[in-house]
Amino acid sequence: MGTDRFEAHDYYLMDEFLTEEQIMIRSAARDWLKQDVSPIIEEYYEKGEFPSQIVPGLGAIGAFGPYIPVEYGGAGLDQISYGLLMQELERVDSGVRSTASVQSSLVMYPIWKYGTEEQRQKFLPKLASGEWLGCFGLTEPDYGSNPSGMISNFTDQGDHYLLNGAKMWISNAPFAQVAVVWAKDESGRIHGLIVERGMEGFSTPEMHGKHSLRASSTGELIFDNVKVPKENLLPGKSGLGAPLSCLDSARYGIAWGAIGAALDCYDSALRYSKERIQFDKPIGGFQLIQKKLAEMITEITKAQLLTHRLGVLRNEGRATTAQISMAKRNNVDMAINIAREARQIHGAMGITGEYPCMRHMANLESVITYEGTHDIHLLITGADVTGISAFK
Ligand code: TGC
Ligand code: FAD
Repeated sequence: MGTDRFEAHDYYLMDEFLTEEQIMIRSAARDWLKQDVSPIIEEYYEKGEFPSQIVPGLGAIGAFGPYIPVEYGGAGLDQISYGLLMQELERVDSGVRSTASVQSSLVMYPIWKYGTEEQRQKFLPKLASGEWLGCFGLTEPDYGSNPSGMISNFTDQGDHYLLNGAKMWISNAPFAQVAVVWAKDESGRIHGLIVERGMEGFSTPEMHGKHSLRASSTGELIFDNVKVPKENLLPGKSGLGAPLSCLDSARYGIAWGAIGAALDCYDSALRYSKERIQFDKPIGGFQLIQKKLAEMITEITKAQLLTHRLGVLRNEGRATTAQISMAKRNNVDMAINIAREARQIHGAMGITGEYPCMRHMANLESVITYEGTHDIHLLITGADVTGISAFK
């Protein structure tokens, strides 16, 4: 990819809703991403590798634990700042946003919310700076959309727990120092355990062959009689509601992130449509191209409005799981459709790495699947409006 020429688009003057601090946080993130990440992202995507050299920079812009209190090393920001950061990260690549989402909402959040004071002090500052990376193990080979069926389990051995089982499709697993793992106790109740690299019987093989999210590392978590110290259990909450509450926070970040990917595709397509000449005029002068661009900015603007309102509700502690599902589902679908249309506007050039659309499009195939598939979120909305669960 050449120079990052991205310009933000704010058709409904949404920035007027932002505070100076929020704009500053976004600018700092955007500047750093343009300088340090955009120039290398395509190369790493092609290699199928996470660019680990960006980790300290992610820590420095506050992308690890944006809303975790400063006393634990977090940035102590509000939910809209968190959303803006996720938008900037995913504007460059979903895999980069994914790393920050997992670290913040799926590792730091449960330790902060459900951990002991000792666990918070031990893990959060190192995770906030990026000195340690974490991962979140919920999905299993036979239990994806229905995590309540999980097989991973632990038994009480008196002075420690013995953990067995396997997790699959785990972002950051291959290099994570810390894994927040969900497993059942002897009575079948789900709990969170902090499993640390180096514990005997714990391995994290990398999964290869992904055609999507290639700049993010994905692996398995294998627990073969792993002795987990008792002080590594998260005592604050048990049951499926514990991991699901972490997903609320991550899905909210994804709703913002998807707008970033959509904006990048729209921005690239708009510029290309003004520069590419066919039939003696810029292709942006043709009605069919204008239809695509007009529909893109309309859908982006609708998503921006939806998401900003959700951010206000999150700041007030009033956003529901179903509202978050609606935004995640709508925005990822919006972004994937825009990526496809934007790719078409670039013609054959659109399939190359010189432009970001194809990479975003492929990435979004993961985003539309993880953190609850498109259809699972539809059913969450369906259950919310009817009061009847389609899952039972
Ligand atoms: P259900 O009966 O609905 O709920 C079980 C219990 O949990 C409670 N609950 C919640 N509590 C807190 N926050 C929430 N958001 C909650 N949602 C539900 C609920 O009240 C109930 O409590 P109780 O006391 O009655 O037991 O559960 P279900 O088994 O019917 O499943 C519902 C379903 C399908 C919606 C849910 O399991 C689901 O969301 N499935 C999708 C799985 C998923 O999203 N996995 C994501 C794995 S992590 C990941 O993908 C990371 S990708 C990397 C990146 O983020 O970038
Ligand atoms: P399945 O649950 O097998 O679903 C297959 C299809 O059936 C889908 O279309 C689904 O919508 C549909 N379906 C299932 N149930 C129903 C139903 N009741 N009604 C209608 N349709 C239904 N997980 C983690 O725990 N941690 C991670 O860090 C993580 N990172 C990931 C990274 C990547 C790149 C990917 C691709 C996945 C990651 N996941 C992670 C796993 C992800 O959360 C699961 O893939 C997702 O929850 C779906 O599960 P599944 O793939 O097993 O699909």
